[in-house]
Amino acid sequence: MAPSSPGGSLEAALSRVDYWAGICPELTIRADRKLDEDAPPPISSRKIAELKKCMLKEGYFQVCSQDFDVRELASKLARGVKALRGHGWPPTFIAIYDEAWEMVRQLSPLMLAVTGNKCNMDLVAWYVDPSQAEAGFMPHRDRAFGSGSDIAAQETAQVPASFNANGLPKYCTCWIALSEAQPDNGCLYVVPAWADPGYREGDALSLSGPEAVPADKWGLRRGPTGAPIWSPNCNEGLQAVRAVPCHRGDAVFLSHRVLHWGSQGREGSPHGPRISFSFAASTSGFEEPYLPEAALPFPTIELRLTLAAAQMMSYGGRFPQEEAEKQRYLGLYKKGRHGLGPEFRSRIDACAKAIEASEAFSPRESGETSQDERRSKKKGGEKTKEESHSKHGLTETCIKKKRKKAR
Ligand SMILES: O=C(O)CCC(=O)C(=O)O
Ligand SMILES: [Fe+2]
Repeated sequence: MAPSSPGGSLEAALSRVDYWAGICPELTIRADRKLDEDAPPPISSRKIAELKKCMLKEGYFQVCSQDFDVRELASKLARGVKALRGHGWPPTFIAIYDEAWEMVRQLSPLMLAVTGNKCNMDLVAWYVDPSQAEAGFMPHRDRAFGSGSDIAAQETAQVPASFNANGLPKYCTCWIALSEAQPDNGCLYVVPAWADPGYREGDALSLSGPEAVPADKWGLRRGPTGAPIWSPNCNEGLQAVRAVPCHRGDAVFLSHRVLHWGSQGREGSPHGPRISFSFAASTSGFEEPYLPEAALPFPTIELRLTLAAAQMMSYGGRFPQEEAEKQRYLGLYKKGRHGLGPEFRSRIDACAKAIEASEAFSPRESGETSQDERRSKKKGGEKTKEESHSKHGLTETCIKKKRKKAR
């Protein structure tokens, strides 16, 4: 179902709070919210030490309602995701509402205390329906390094540097179950760090020194971003794979190097669709935030809208989109792009160019680039950036290009 606005132009409605408030009346949009509302619960130093140990050994850790009770917030967000879907909007547009940012605000102190990373505003949400044979994201690392022919050298240099001297990762993702997320209806799976030959050293190391990794246990394959990843090659390797089932409100904190995926559940699962929400956090200097840091904890509605549209462009390869949808996000992005952080903006600008350069692009709908402008750009042979640095890799257009190149 495509979004529509009863009795008016959708274009005009999109930037109005009442359009979004009408979709999810239960959720709020108040960018003027202040930080004084209930502070996130304190975390004991014993708990922090325990979770740090877990992150160092396993590459992830999990917290549940006994540690952190965000169940009510999770339920509200799940209902919001469903309402958005009913109006033709993808789950990531949940970032329009205060409650998404409140979730970030609740969990950020734990992220900071354990990993030292701050929310970088890479927000994403999912609605994965096992009865439609849907699955979550394919096996990947949130950060793989390098591309092209010198991938081994790039990985060798960059992967160890993406960890702090104390071994903790400079980039992490916090993934929150907004519904039940069980093996039966789809949940996260991980290969724990201790079992994973590429976790700390880099996957492409094998290209220069294969003896270190027993090839009968682990196979080096190309992951969804085109970068190589180790995957289990035998029973022993497979036995290390771990399901991470979650009840509503549980949160999983993943290192950027832990291999993970969202599984496909069983058709007919009584748990229904798996709904979840994530935000990423990084060390300044490793990766800059997507919005200016001052925008936190509750960014303006314009920034939220631009971010949601930009995220859909960034994750286009992971969330397949109709042409009209791509153009809708492009139009929204162009209106608000000036408010984004410069690194993120230049990455999404490259995605925008790729969309505009595609055959199916119709400037009338996105309303910004003229036919002539497009023709002259194509003639000039302007190149689009091949690789995005979004945590799940390439945009759809970029993937197509990459495959073509690989053949
Ligand atoms: O929910 C999923 O399917 C994948 C989640 C994920 O890869 C992430 O949050 O980094
Ligand atoms: Fe991921």
